[in-house]
Amino acid sequence: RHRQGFCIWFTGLSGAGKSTIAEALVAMLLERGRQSTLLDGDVVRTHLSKGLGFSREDRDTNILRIGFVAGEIVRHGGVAICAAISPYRAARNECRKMVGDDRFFEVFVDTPIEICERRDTKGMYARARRGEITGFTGIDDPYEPPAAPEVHLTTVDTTPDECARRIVALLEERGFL
Ligand code: GGZ
Repeated sequence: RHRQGFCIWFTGLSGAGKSTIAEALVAMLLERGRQSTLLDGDVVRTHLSKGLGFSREDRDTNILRIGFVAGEIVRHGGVAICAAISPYRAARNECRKMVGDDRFFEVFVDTPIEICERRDTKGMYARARRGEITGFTGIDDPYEPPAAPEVHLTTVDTTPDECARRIVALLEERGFL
């Protein structure tokens, strides 16, 4: 049976919950018999994007690499789940083109920076505030929110599982699952 490939593209600040929701989504898709490839920015940066930093140019390179791989996966009927900050709208739109607009689901993980900073699971915000890291997204580096994401998640009032369920519901509605 032929199944349509698709890409779930998470975008949002560091600590917004992208990886957690992505992992919940991977599990839910698996329960429906659908395997997926998770491309997490953090992980991609240890191999495919090893050596890249956080300048605009390096972030764009990182994002376009992830978009390219996602495009290949989707073209062959697979499921690509991408979870990188992807702060620049132009690069995200390039990825949308590489994957195909009709199979690209941009998910805005809209967690206010105050909350990301309060969680600060890796202590990165504290380091950025102390000036030990410069060019940190949301502190002294830009984040351009999506203008028209397919899914807009506010994580303050929604659990990661609920967030993932909303994405699954949209995929079912659109006939991808
Ligand atoms: C943002 C940074 C930075 C700077 C290191 N700005 O929460 P984390 O720690 O584990 O995830 C963040 C990760 C961001 O990598 P991405 O590939 O998702 O970014 S991008 O899409 O912009 O290419 C954070 C850590 O790397 N990190 N320095 N300056 N996040």
